[in-house]
Amino acid sequence: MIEFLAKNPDHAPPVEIFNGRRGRHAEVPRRLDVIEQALLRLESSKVIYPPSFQSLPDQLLSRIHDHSYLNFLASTQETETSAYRYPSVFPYRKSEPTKQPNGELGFYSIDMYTPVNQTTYASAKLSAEAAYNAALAVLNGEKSAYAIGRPPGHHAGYDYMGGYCYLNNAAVASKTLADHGQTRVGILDVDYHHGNGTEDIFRQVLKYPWFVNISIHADPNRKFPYFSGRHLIDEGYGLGINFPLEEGVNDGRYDEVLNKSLKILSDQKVSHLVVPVGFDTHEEDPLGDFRLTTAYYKLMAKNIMALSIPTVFIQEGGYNLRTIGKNIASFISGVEDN
Ligand code: SP5
Ligand code: ZN
Repeated sequence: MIEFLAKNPDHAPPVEIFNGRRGRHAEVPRRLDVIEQALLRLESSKVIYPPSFQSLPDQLLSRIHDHSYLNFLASTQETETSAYRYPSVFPYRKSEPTKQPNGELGFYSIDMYTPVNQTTYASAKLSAEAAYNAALAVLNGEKSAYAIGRPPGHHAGYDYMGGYCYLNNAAVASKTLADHGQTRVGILDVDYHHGNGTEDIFRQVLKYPWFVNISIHADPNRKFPYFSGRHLIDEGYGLGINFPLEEGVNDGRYDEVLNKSLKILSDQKVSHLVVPVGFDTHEEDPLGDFRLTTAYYKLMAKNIMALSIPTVFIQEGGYNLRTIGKNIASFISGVEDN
């Protein structure tokens, strides 16, 4: 498998703020060091690094995200310092935008887990570039490709950042496929959390009539992002299908829901698939409460590949530094095993 690795070691928020407490930030640079070590031990891996990436077309992001949001993110390269700044206020309903720095930061944020400094925008763009390159690889005939970048992307919406995400990498990959004439793109989000940002972008801008977006995740009545992921989205174009799941989901239970999802994708005659992957579904993940085993990721990947649809994998979450290496190795062995 071909992997596009965007490690972005400069992007390193020290803390996240939850319920008024500061805790160590879960989305740390070491995640990708550990993953890189695991990839380099795999015979079948072909790891590609940023100097060899094709650069992100200028207009691509502005066809996914709001212009004002992108302008704000770009401006942080000049306005911010090396210190991370966190929002303290958030817009209320019918709020007006503002350029006042505290107001502007909060206006484009949904939480206090996703701070910015002067390097954030460049890191987010490089991570998006990995997704763009993985989509190109599949368009060029690879059966699958894996964008392994950080920061992650699936919580970043049309005009907001959140959940450690700034730019939506899965949307970048699917838009790239669509721009190259692939008209039946499906997304299957298997991160532990609801892919709210991806859903938002498909509702607000992409609106492909042929589009299917499925997310399997912890019930938002229990976990982040709280405000979405419970219902079927059917507004006349595309379909957003959500599977909110209970605490303690094990391999067998997950597999049942995965197979239901795969059946939908095949019934919808999806031609190309984008799969945001999170290992925060693992039994030892510090954020999640599912109980998937390392061995199951192999089966998960095999089941997905059994559809025989060209597939772009995108790294999202997974926060246990002792287990993400073997989890991604297990997953990739399942992709290769067909
Ligand atoms: C990409 C991704 O997986 N983003 C997840 C963002 C969810 N962040 C939730 C953080 C909750 C605060 N952690 C409290 C730790 C208690 N053990
Ligand atoms: Zn997650």
